[in-house]
Amino acid sequence: MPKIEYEIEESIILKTPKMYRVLLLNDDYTSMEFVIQVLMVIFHKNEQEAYEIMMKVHKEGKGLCGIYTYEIAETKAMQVKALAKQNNFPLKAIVEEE
Ligand code: TYC
Repeated sequence: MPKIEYEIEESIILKTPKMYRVLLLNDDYTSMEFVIQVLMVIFHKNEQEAYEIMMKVHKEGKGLCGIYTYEIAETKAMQVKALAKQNNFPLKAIVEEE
């Protein structure tokens, strides 16, 4: 009985993941419309949220798109890079530990 309790407790501790921020970086060439599309398609923002994040990045140099577990954060940053490349934009996303 105590062994079962210990194992349950341990599995709860081990399953608490570190979280990672995905941030978009500003540049002079990517269109505002494309950044809004990226935020809607990859980060599931609505149009208003996407516009606000895009403007923050445009004015301040970077902005938070979302906070995820490591693999999801890295995947989203790669998707940004791939979609930007397909559309000939230099848009970049970075991943930072929370
Ligand atoms: N600065 C870009 C422009 O004026 C717009 C832009 C916003 C680009 C956010 C990248 O992550 C970005 N067209």
